[in-house]
Amino acid sequence: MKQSSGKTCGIADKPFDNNRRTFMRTTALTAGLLSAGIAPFALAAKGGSQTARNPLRIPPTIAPGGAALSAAPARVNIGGGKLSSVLAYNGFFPGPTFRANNGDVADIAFTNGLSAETTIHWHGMIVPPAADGHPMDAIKPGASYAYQFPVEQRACLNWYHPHPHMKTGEQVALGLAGAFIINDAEEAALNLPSGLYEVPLILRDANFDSSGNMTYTAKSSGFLGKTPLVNGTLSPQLEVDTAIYRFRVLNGANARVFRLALSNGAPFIVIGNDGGLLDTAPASVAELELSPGERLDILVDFRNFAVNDKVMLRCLSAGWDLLEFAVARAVTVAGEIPAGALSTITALADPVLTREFSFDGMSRINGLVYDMNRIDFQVPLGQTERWRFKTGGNAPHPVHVHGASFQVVSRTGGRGLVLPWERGWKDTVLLLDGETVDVLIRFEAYRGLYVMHCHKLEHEDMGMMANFEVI
Ligand SMILES: [Cu+2]
Repeated sequence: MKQSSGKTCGIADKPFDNNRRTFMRTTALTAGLLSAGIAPFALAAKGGSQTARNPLRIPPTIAPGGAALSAAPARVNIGGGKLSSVLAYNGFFPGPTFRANNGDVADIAFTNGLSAETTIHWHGMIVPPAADGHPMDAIKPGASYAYQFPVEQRACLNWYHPHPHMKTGEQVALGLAGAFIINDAEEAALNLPSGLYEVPLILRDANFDSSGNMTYTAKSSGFLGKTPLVNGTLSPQLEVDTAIYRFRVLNGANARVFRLALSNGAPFIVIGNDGGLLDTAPASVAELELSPGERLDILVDFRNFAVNDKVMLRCLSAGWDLLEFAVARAVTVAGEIPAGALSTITALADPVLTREFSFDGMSRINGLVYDMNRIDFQVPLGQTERWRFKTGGNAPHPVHVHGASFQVVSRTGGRGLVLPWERGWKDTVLLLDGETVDVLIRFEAYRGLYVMHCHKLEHEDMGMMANFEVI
Protein backbone atom coordinates (compact mmCIF):
# COMPACT_ATOMS: atom_id res chain seq x y z
CA MET A 1 0.00 0.00 0.00
CA LYS A 2 1.39 3.32 -1.04
CA GLN A 3 1.71 5.79 1.78
CA SER A 4 0.96 9.33 0.81
CA SER A 5 -0.15 12.56 2.31
CA GLY A 6 -3.49 14.10 1.55
CA LYS A 7 -3.35 17.21 -0.59
CA THR A 8 -6.37 19.09 0.57
CA CYS A 9 -5.00 22.59 0.27
CA GLY A 10 -3.22 22.16 3.60
CA ILE A 11 -6.31 21.81 5.74
CA ALA A 12 -6.89 18.08 5.69
CA ASP A 13 -5.65 17.82 9.26
CA LYS A 14 -8.10 20.47 10.45
CA PRO A 15 -11.33 19.43 8.79
CA PHE A 16 -13.57 21.65 10.86
CA ASP A 17 -11.70 24.90 10.54
CA ASN A 18 -13.65 25.86 7.45
CA ASN A 19 -16.82 25.67 9.51
CA ARG A 20 -15.75 27.80 12.44
CA ARG A 21 -17.08 31.07 11.16
CA THR A 22 -20.34 29.39 10.16
CA PHE A 23 -20.60 27.85 13.59
CA MET A 24 -20.08 31.13 15.46
CA ARG A 25 -22.54 32.97 13.29
CA THR A 26 -25.26 30.35 13.45
CA THR A 27 -24.84 29.86 17.17
CA ALA A 28 -25.98 33.43 17.64
CA LEU A 29 -28.84 32.93 15.21
CA THR A 30 -29.89 29.75 16.94
CA ALA A 31 -30.06 31.50 20.28
CA GLY A 32 -32.45 34.03 18.76
CA LEU A 33 -34.61 31.34 17.25
CA LEU A 34 -34.78 29.37 20.45
CA SER A 35 -35.85 32.42 22.40
CA ALA A 36 -38.66 32.82 19.90
CA GLY A 37 -39.72 29.25 20.59
CA ILE A 38 -38.76 27.96 17.15
CA ALA A 39 -36.34 25.05 16.84
CA PRO A 40 -33.94 25.56 13.91
CA PHE A 41 -34.36 22.05 12.58
CA ALA A 42 -38.12 22.31 12.47
CA LEU A 43 -37.87 25.65 10.74
CA ALA A 44 -35.43 24.38 8.18
CA ALA A 45 -37.51 21.32 7.43
CA LYS A 46 -40.28 23.53 6.10
CA GLY A 47 -37.84 25.27 3.79
CA GLY A 48 -39.58 28.46 4.80
CA SER A 49 -38.59 31.80 3.37
CA GLN A 50 -37.79 33.26 6.80
CA THR A 51 -35.27 30.57 7.70
CA ALA A 52 -31.96 31.85 9.00
CA ARG A 53 -29.47 31.00 6.31
CA ASN A 54 -25.96 29.63 6.57
CA PRO A 55 -23.02 30.26 4.23
CA LEU A 56 -22.83 27.54 1.58
CA ARG A 57 -19.95 25.24 2.34
CA ILE A 58 -17.48 24.63 -0.49
CA PRO A 59 -15.58 21.35 -0.05
CA PRO A 60 -11.77 21.63 -0.26
CA THR A 61 -10.10 20.62 -3.50
CA ILE A 62 -7.72 17.65 -3.68
CA ALA A 63 -5.49 16.34 -6.47
CA PRO A 64 -5.94 12.61 -7.24
CA GLY A 65 -2.24 11.91 -7.75
CA GLY A 66 -0.79 10.60 -4.48
CA ALA A 67 -3.88 11.38 -2.44
CA ALA A 68 -4.93 9.82 0.84
CA LEU A 69 -8.62 9.27 1.49
CA SER A 70 -10.37 7.83 4.51
CA ALA A 71 -13.98 7.06 5.29
CA ALA A 72 -14.88 7.37 8.95
CA PRO A 73 -17.50 8.71 11.35
CA ALA A 74 -17.18 12.45 11.94
CA ARG A 75 -18.91 15.28 13.71
CA VAL A 76 -19.61 18.19 11.38
CA ASN A 77 -21.41 21.47 11.62
CA ILE A 78 -24.06 21.45 8.91
CA GLY A 79 -25.01 25.01 9.78
CA GLY A 80 -27.72 24.42 12.30
CA GLY A 81 -25.53 25.58 15.16
CA LYS A 82 -24.65 22.19 16.56
CA LEU A 83 -22.58 19.24 15.43
CA SER A 84 -24.11 16.30 13.61
CA SER A 85 -22.74 12.77 13.50
CA VAL A 86 -22.20 11.71 9.89
CA LEU A 87 -19.91 9.48 7.85
CA ALA A 88 -17.28 11.53 6.05
CA TYR A 89 -14.37 11.30 3.64
CA ASN A 90 -11.28 12.92 5.22
CA GLY A 91 -13.57 14.45 7.83
CA PHE A 92 -15.48 16.49 5.27
CA PHE A 93 -19.17 16.34 4.44
CA PRO A 94 -19.37 16.25 1.47
CA GLY A 95 -15.91 14.80 0.83
CA PRO A 96 -13.13 16.82 -0.79
CA THR A 97 -13.57 17.65 -4.46
CA PHE A 98 -11.02 15.88 -6.64
CA ARG A 99 -9.89 17.98 -9.59
CA ALA A 100 -7.83 16.47 -12.40
CA ASN A 101 -6.83 17.21 -15.96
CA ASN A 102 -7.45 14.72 -18.72
CA GLY A 103 -4.17 12.78 -18.80
CA ASP A 104 -3.49 12.80 -15.06
CA VAL A 105 -3.10 9.59 -13.10
CA ALA A 106 -5.13 8.96 -9.97
CA ASP A 107 -3.39 7.11 -7.16
CA ILE A 108 -5.60 7.26 -4.11
CA ALA A 109 -4.66 5.41 -0.93
CA PHE A 110 -7.97 4.66 0.72
CA THR A 111 -8.44 3.52 4.33
CA ASN A 112 -11.73 2.19 5.61
CA GLY A 113 -12.33 3.70 9.04
CA LEU A 114 -15.96 2.53 9.13
CA SER A 115 -17.33 -0.35 11.17
CA ALA A 116 -18.61 -2.02 7.99
CA GLU A 117 -17.17 -3.07 4.62
CA THR A 118 -17.12 -0.45 1.91
CA THR A 119 -15.81 0.24 -1.58
CA ILE A 120 -15.49 3.45 -3.58
CA HIS A 121 -17.16 3.75 -6.95
CA TRP A 122 -15.93 6.62 -9.12
CA HIS A 123 -19.28 7.37 -10.72
CA GLY A 124 -18.82 8.49 -14.33
CA MET A 125 -15.11 7.75 -14.35
CA ILE A 126 -13.94 5.20 -16.89
CA VAL A 127 -11.66 3.07 -14.72
CA PRO A 128 -10.36 -0.53 -14.77
CA PRO A 129 -12.62 -3.07 -13.02
CA ALA A 130 -10.17 -3.34 -10.10
CA ALA A 131 -10.66 0.36 -9.36
CA ASP A 132 -14.41 0.52 -10.01
CA GLY A 133 -15.55 -0.27 -6.48
CA HIS A 134 -17.39 -3.46 -7.45
CA PRO A 135 -19.17 -5.02 -4.43
CA MET A 136 -16.91 -8.08 -4.84
CA ASP A 137 -13.93 -5.91 -3.95
CA ALA A 138 -15.16 -4.99 -0.48
CA ILE A 139 -12.61 -3.39 1.82
CA LYS A 140 -12.87 -4.60 5.39
CA PRO A 141 -12.99 -2.23 8.38
CA GLY A 142 -9.49 -1.01 9.12
CA ALA A 143 -8.15 -2.20 5.76
CA SER A 144 -6.72 -0.12 2.94
CA TYR A 145 -6.84 -0.23 -0.84
CA ALA A 146 -5.06 1.71 -3.57
CA TYR A 147 -7.42 3.04 -6.22
CA GLN A 148 -5.24 3.60 -9.28
CA PHE A 149 -6.45 4.67 -12.70
CA PRO A 150 -5.52 7.00 -15.53
CA VAL A 151 -7.89 9.91 -16.07
CA GLU A 152 -8.55 9.49 -19.78
CA GLN A 153 -11.82 11.17 -20.61
CA ARG A 154 -13.30 14.52 -21.50
CA ALA A 155 -14.03 17.33 -19.05
CA CYS A 156 -17.02 16.66 -16.82
CA LEU A 157 -18.30 16.48 -13.26
CA ASN A 158 -18.20 12.98 -11.82
CA TRP A 159 -18.45 11.87 -8.22
CA TYR A 160 -17.40 9.18 -5.78
CA HIS A 161 -19.41 7.24 -3.24
CA PRO A 162 -19.57 3.81 -1.54
CA HIS A 163 -20.79 0.75 -3.43
CA PRO A 164 -20.73 -2.18 -0.94
CA HIS A 165 -23.22 -5.01 -1.30
CA MET A 166 -26.57 -4.00 0.22
CA LYS A 167 -25.06 -1.12 2.20
CA THR A 168 -24.72 1.61 -0.40
CA GLY A 169 -27.93 3.37 0.59
CA GLU A 170 -26.98 3.62 4.25
CA GLN A 171 -23.41 4.78 3.68
CA VAL A 172 -24.36 7.41 1.10
CA ALA A 173 -27.31 8.67 3.15
CA LEU A 174 -25.10 9.08 6.20
CA GLY A 175 -22.74 11.34 4.29
CA LEU A 176 -20.22 9.56 2.05
CA ALA A 177 -20.04 11.33 -1.31
CA GLY A 178 -17.81 13.82 -3.05
CA ALA A 179 -17.26 15.45 -6.43
CA PHE A 180 -14.59 14.59 -9.02
CA ILE A 181 -14.08 17.26 -11.67
CA ILE A 182 -12.08 16.64 -14.86
CA ASN A 183 -10.82 19.54 -16.97
CA ASP A 184 -9.53 19.45 -20.56
CA ALA A 185 -8.38 21.74 -23.36
CA GLU A 186 -11.72 21.83 -25.21
CA GLU A 187 -13.43 23.12 -22.08
CA ALA A 188 -10.62 25.59 -21.29
CA ALA A 189 -10.97 27.19 -24.74
CA LEU A 190 -14.52 28.27 -23.85
CA ASN A 191 -13.29 30.51 -20.99
CA LEU A 192 -16.17 29.46 -18.80
CA PRO A 193 -16.57 31.05 -15.36
CA SER A 194 -13.91 29.70 -13.03
CA GLY A 195 -12.42 30.19 -9.59
CA LEU A 196 -15.01 31.73 -7.28
CA TYR A 197 -17.45 31.73 -10.20
CA GLU A 198 -17.44 27.94 -10.60
CA VAL A 199 -19.33 26.37 -7.71
CA PRO A 200 -20.13 22.69 -7.08
CA LEU A 201 -23.64 22.11 -5.75
CA ILE A 202 -24.25 18.67 -4.28
CA LEU A 203 -27.97 18.37 -3.66
CA ARG A 204 -29.48 15.81 -1.34
CA ASP A 205 -32.02 15.28 1.40
CA ALA A 206 -31.49 14.01 4.93
CA ASN A 207 -33.17 13.05 8.17
CA PHE A 208 -31.99 13.94 11.65
CA ASP A 209 -32.80 12.62 15.09
CA SER A 210 -33.74 14.88 17.98
CA SER A 211 -30.04 15.49 18.72
CA GLY A 212 -29.41 16.64 15.17
CA ASN A 213 -27.51 13.51 14.11
CA MET A 214 -28.12 12.15 10.65
CA THR A 215 -30.25 9.03 10.51
CA TYR A 216 -31.13 6.50 7.85
CA THR A 217 -34.01 4.07 7.58
CA ALA A 218 -34.18 1.96 4.45
CA LYS A 219 -37.51 2.05 2.67
CA SER A 220 -38.24 -0.13 -0.34
CA SER A 221 -39.80 2.75 -2.25
CA GLY A 222 -36.64 4.82 -1.65
CA PHE A 223 -35.29 6.95 1.19
CA LEU A 224 -36.80 10.43 1.14
CA GLY A 225 -35.36 12.78 3.74
CA LYS A 226 -37.37 15.61 5.24
CA THR A 227 -34.59 18.20 5.02
CA PRO A 228 -32.70 19.44 1.95
CA LEU A 229 -28.95 20.02 2.12
CA VAL A 230 -26.66 21.64 -0.44
CA ASN A 231 -22.97 20.80 -0.01
CA GLY A 232 -23.90 19.48 3.42
CA THR A 233 -25.21 22.89 4.44
CA LEU A 234 -28.57 23.41 6.05
CA SER A 235 -30.57 26.37 4.64
CA PRO A 236 -27.59 27.61 2.63
CA GLN A 237 -26.92 31.01 1.16
CA LEU A 238 -24.29 31.92 -1.42
CA GLU A 239 -23.22 35.54 -1.75
CA VAL A 240 -22.72 36.26 -5.45
CA ASP A 241 -21.23 39.01 -7.57
CA THR A 242 -23.04 40.59 -10.52
CA ALA A 243 -21.41 38.03 -12.83
CA ILE A 244 -22.07 34.81 -14.68
CA TYR A 245 -21.73 31.75 -12.46
CA ARG A 246 -21.08 28.18 -13.47
CA PHE A 247 -22.78 25.68 -11.17
CA ARG A 248 -21.71 22.03 -11.24
CA VAL A 249 -24.82 20.32 -9.93
CA LEU A 250 -24.98 16.74 -8.66
CA ASN A 251 -28.01 14.95 -7.33
CA GLY A 252 -26.41 13.01 -4.48
CA ALA A 253 -29.70 11.96 -2.90
CA ASN A 254 -30.58 8.30 -2.43
CA ALA A 255 -33.94 8.43 -4.15
CA ARG A 256 -35.26 11.96 -4.57
CA VAL A 257 -35.74 13.50 -8.02
CA PHE A 258 -35.21 17.27 -7.87
CA ARG A 259 -37.18 19.59 -10.10
CA LEU A 260 -35.12 22.76 -10.15
CA ALA A 261 -36.20 26.31 -10.88
CA LEU A 262 -35.17 29.85 -9.90
CA SER A 263 -37.63 31.87 -7.83
CA ASN A 264 -37.52 34.84 -10.19
CA GLY A 265 -38.35 32.72 -13.24
CA ALA A 266 -34.92 33.32 -14.79
CA PRO A 267 -33.69 30.46 -16.93
CA PHE A 268 -30.85 28.06 -16.34
CA ILE A 269 -28.39 28.00 -19.20
CA VAL A 270 -27.49 24.34 -19.58
CA ILE A 271 -24.04 23.69 -21.00
CA GLY A 272 -23.38 20.13 -19.92
CA ASN A 273 -24.42 16.99 -18.09
CA ASP A 274 -23.00 13.69 -16.79
CA GLY A 275 -20.48 13.25 -19.58
CA GLY A 276 -19.43 16.86 -20.09
CA LEU A 277 -20.29 19.68 -22.45
CA LEU A 278 -23.27 19.40 -24.76
CA ASP A 279 -22.76 19.25 -28.51
CA THR A 280 -25.42 21.92 -28.94
CA ALA A 281 -25.47 25.61 -28.16
CA PRO A 282 -26.34 26.34 -24.51
CA ALA A 283 -29.94 25.41 -23.79
CA SER A 284 -32.05 27.94 -21.89
CA VAL A 285 -34.64 26.18 -19.73
CA ALA A 286 -36.84 27.33 -16.87
CA GLU A 287 -37.03 23.95 -15.12
CA LEU A 288 -34.68 21.01 -14.86
CA GLU A 289 -35.29 17.49 -13.64
CA LEU A 290 -32.36 15.73 -11.98
CA SER A 291 -32.50 12.19 -10.65
CA PRO A 292 -30.05 10.52 -8.25
CA GLY A 293 -26.60 10.18 -9.79
CA GLU A 294 -27.22 12.65 -12.63
CA ARG A 295 -25.20 15.85 -13.06
CA LEU A 296 -25.84 19.22 -14.68
CA ASP A 297 -23.45 21.94 -15.77
CA ILE A 298 -25.40 25.22 -15.78
CA LEU A 299 -24.73 28.93 -16.06
CA VAL A 300 -26.77 31.51 -14.16
CA ASP A 301 -26.43 35.14 -15.18
CA PHE A 302 -26.51 37.59 -12.26
CA ARG A 303 -25.10 40.53 -14.28
CA ASN A 304 -28.36 42.46 -14.38
CA PHE A 305 -29.08 42.11 -10.69
CA ALA A 306 -28.64 44.81 -8.06
CA VAL A 307 -26.78 44.47 -4.81
CA ASN A 308 -29.09 43.04 -2.11
CA ASP A 309 -31.28 41.24 -4.64
CA LYS A 310 -32.04 37.68 -3.67
CA VAL A 311 -32.90 34.68 -5.82
CA MET A 312 -33.82 31.23 -4.54
CA LEU A 313 -32.92 27.93 -6.15
CA ARG A 314 -36.03 25.87 -5.54
CA CYS A 315 -37.19 22.29 -5.88
CA LEU A 316 -40.69 22.54 -7.32
CA SER A 317 -41.64 18.91 -6.65
CA ALA A 318 -40.82 19.10 -2.92
CA GLY A 319 -41.75 22.78 -2.53
CA TRP A 320 -38.30 23.40 -1.04
CA ASP A 321 -36.04 26.41 -0.95
CA LEU A 322 -32.66 24.80 -1.66
CA LEU A 323 -30.15 27.63 -1.91
CA GLU A 324 -30.45 31.40 -1.69
CA PHE A 325 -28.29 33.55 -3.93
CA ALA A 326 -27.70 36.94 -2.29
CA VAL A 327 -26.23 39.52 -4.65
CA ALA A 328 -23.47 41.10 -2.57
CA ARG A 329 -21.04 42.91 -4.89
CA ALA A 330 -21.32 44.85 -8.13
CA VAL A 331 -18.44 43.87 -10.38
CA THR A 332 -17.54 43.81 -14.03
CA VAL A 333 -16.07 40.49 -15.10
CA ALA A 334 -15.00 39.65 -18.63
CA GLY A 335 -16.67 36.69 -20.27
CA GLU A 336 -19.83 35.90 -22.13
CA ILE A 337 -22.20 33.00 -22.40
CA PRO A 338 -20.95 30.85 -25.29
CA ALA A 339 -23.10 31.25 -28.40
CA GLY A 340 -22.38 28.27 -30.62
CA ALA A 341 -22.00 24.54 -30.19
CA LEU A 342 -20.16 23.85 -26.95
CA SER A 343 -18.31 20.74 -28.09
CA THR A 344 -18.05 18.13 -30.77
CA ILE A 345 -19.42 14.66 -30.07
CA THR A 346 -19.39 11.81 -32.54
CA ALA A 347 -22.76 10.10 -32.50
CA LEU A 348 -22.73 6.36 -31.91
CA ALA A 349 -24.52 4.56 -34.75
CA ASP A 350 -25.33 1.20 -36.28
CA PRO A 351 -25.77 -0.97 -33.17
CA VAL A 352 -25.16 -4.62 -33.93
CA LEU A 353 -27.71 -5.81 -31.39
CA THR A 354 -30.37 -4.66 -28.93
CA ARG A 355 -30.40 -5.77 -25.31
CA GLU A 356 -33.58 -5.21 -23.35
CA PHE A 357 -33.55 -4.56 -19.60
CA SER A 358 -36.82 -4.52 -17.70
CA PHE A 359 -36.61 -2.86 -14.28
CA ASP A 360 -39.15 -5.00 -12.46
CA GLY A 361 -40.70 -4.22 -9.11
CA MET A 362 -38.16 -2.73 -6.71
CA SER A 363 -35.46 -5.38 -6.77
CA ARG A 364 -35.15 -7.10 -10.15
CA ILE A 365 -33.78 -6.60 -13.63
CA ASN A 366 -35.28 -8.97 -16.20
CA GLY A 367 -36.84 -10.89 -13.33
CA LEU A 368 -33.58 -11.49 -11.48
CA VAL A 369 -32.39 -10.21 -8.11
CA TYR A 370 -28.69 -9.32 -8.13
CA ASP A 371 -26.29 -12.15 -7.43
CA MET A 372 -22.74 -10.96 -6.92
CA ASN A 373 -21.40 -14.28 -8.23
CA ARG A 374 -23.57 -14.48 -11.37
CA ILE A 375 -22.50 -12.82 -14.62
CA ASP A 376 -25.71 -11.81 -16.33
CA PHE A 377 -24.36 -11.02 -19.78
CA GLN A 378 -21.17 -10.38 -21.73
CA VAL A 379 -20.41 -7.44 -23.98
CA PRO A 380 -17.63 -7.47 -26.59
CA LEU A 381 -15.17 -4.60 -26.23
CA GLY A 382 -15.61 -2.05 -29.02
CA GLN A 383 -19.06 -3.22 -30.09
CA THR A 384 -21.81 -0.60 -30.44
CA GLU A 385 -25.05 -1.84 -28.89
CA ARG A 386 -28.54 -0.53 -28.27
CA TRP A 387 -29.67 -0.97 -24.67
CA ARG A 388 -33.38 -0.59 -24.07
CA PHE A 389 -34.49 0.25 -20.52
CA LYS A 390 -38.14 -0.22 -19.59
CA THR A 391 -40.18 -0.69 -16.47
CA GLY A 392 -43.50 -2.11 -15.39
CA GLY A 393 -43.77 0.34 -12.51
CA ASN A 394 -42.32 1.44 -9.18
CA ALA A 395 -40.31 4.16 -10.93
CA PRO A 396 -38.52 6.50 -10.83
CA HIS A 397 -35.61 4.23 -11.72
CA PRO A 398 -32.46 6.23 -12.53
CA VAL A 399 -30.53 3.69 -14.61
CA HIS A 400 -26.74 3.82 -14.22
CA VAL A 401 -24.10 1.89 -16.16
CA HIS A 402 -20.48 1.45 -15.05
CA GLY A 403 -17.53 1.22 -17.43
CA ALA A 404 -18.78 3.41 -20.29
CA SER A 405 -20.94 6.42 -21.04
CA PHE A 406 -23.90 6.16 -23.40
CA GLN A 407 -25.95 8.38 -25.70
CA VAL A 408 -29.71 8.64 -25.16
CA VAL A 409 -31.43 8.20 -28.52
CA SER A 410 -35.11 7.97 -27.65
CA ARG A 411 -37.73 7.91 -24.93
CA THR A 412 -41.19 6.59 -25.71
CA GLY A 413 -44.17 6.53 -23.35
CA GLY A 414 -44.28 8.79 -20.30
CA ARG A 415 -42.51 12.06 -21.03
CA GLY A 416 -42.00 10.84 -24.61
CA LEU A 417 -38.90 12.83 -25.52
CA VAL A 418 -35.19 13.23 -24.97
CA LEU A 419 -34.76 16.35 -22.86
CA PRO A 420 -32.26 19.08 -23.81
CA TRP A 421 -30.01 18.16 -20.87
CA GLU A 422 -29.95 14.49 -21.90
CA ARG A 423 -27.97 15.06 -25.09
CA GLY A 424 -24.33 14.14 -25.48
CA TRP A 425 -22.79 11.65 -23.08
CA LYS A 426 -24.65 10.26 -20.07
CA ASP A 427 -24.07 7.51 -17.55
CA THR A 428 -27.38 7.79 -15.69
CA VAL A 429 -30.80 8.25 -17.26
CA LEU A 430 -34.16 8.62 -15.55
CA LEU A 431 -36.80 6.02 -16.34
CA LEU A 432 -40.32 6.91 -15.22
CA ASP A 433 -43.32 4.62 -15.18
CA GLY A 434 -44.48 3.79 -18.69
CA GLU A 435 -41.24 4.91 -20.29
CA THR A 436 -38.91 3.04 -22.59
CA VAL A 437 -35.50 4.65 -23.04
CA ASP A 438 -33.07 3.55 -25.75
CA VAL A 439 -29.40 4.34 -25.44
CA LEU A 440 -26.40 3.51 -27.62
CA ILE A 441 -23.33 2.30 -25.78
CA ARG A 442 -19.85 1.06 -26.64
CA PHE A 443 -17.28 -0.15 -24.12
CA GLU A 444 -13.91 1.00 -25.36
CA ALA A 445 -11.51 1.13 -22.44
CA TYR A 446 -11.29 -2.02 -20.33
CA ARG A 447 -12.34 -5.66 -20.28
CA GLY A 448 -13.70 -7.15 -17.07
CA LEU A 449 -16.55 -7.09 -14.61
CA TYR A 450 -18.85 -4.10 -14.18
CA VAL A 451 -22.40 -3.51 -12.98
CA MET A 452 -25.49 -1.68 -14.17
CA HIS A 453 -28.19 -0.81 -11.69
CA CYS A 454 -30.99 1.41 -10.52
CA HIS A 455 -29.47 4.42 -8.77
CA LYS A 456 -32.37 4.68 -6.37
CA LEU A 457 -30.02 3.26 -3.79
CA GLU A 458 -32.65 1.25 -1.91
CA HIS A 459 -33.58 -0.50 -5.17
CA GLU A 460 -29.89 -1.16 -5.81
CA ASP A 461 -29.41 -2.56 -2.31
CA MET A 462 -32.44 -4.82 -2.70
CA GLY A 463 -31.00 -6.30 -5.89
CA MET A 464 -31.98 -4.12 -8.86
CA MET A 465 -28.50 -4.58 -10.27
CA ALA A 466 -26.80 -6.82 -12.83
CA ASN A 467 -23.21 -7.97 -13.34
CA PHE A 468 -21.84 -7.89 -16.85
CA GLU A 469 -18.46 -8.70 -18.28
CA VAL A 470 -16.76 -6.76 -21.05
CA ILE A 471 -14.89 -9.39 -23.08
CU1 LIG B 1 -35.39 1.58 -9.19
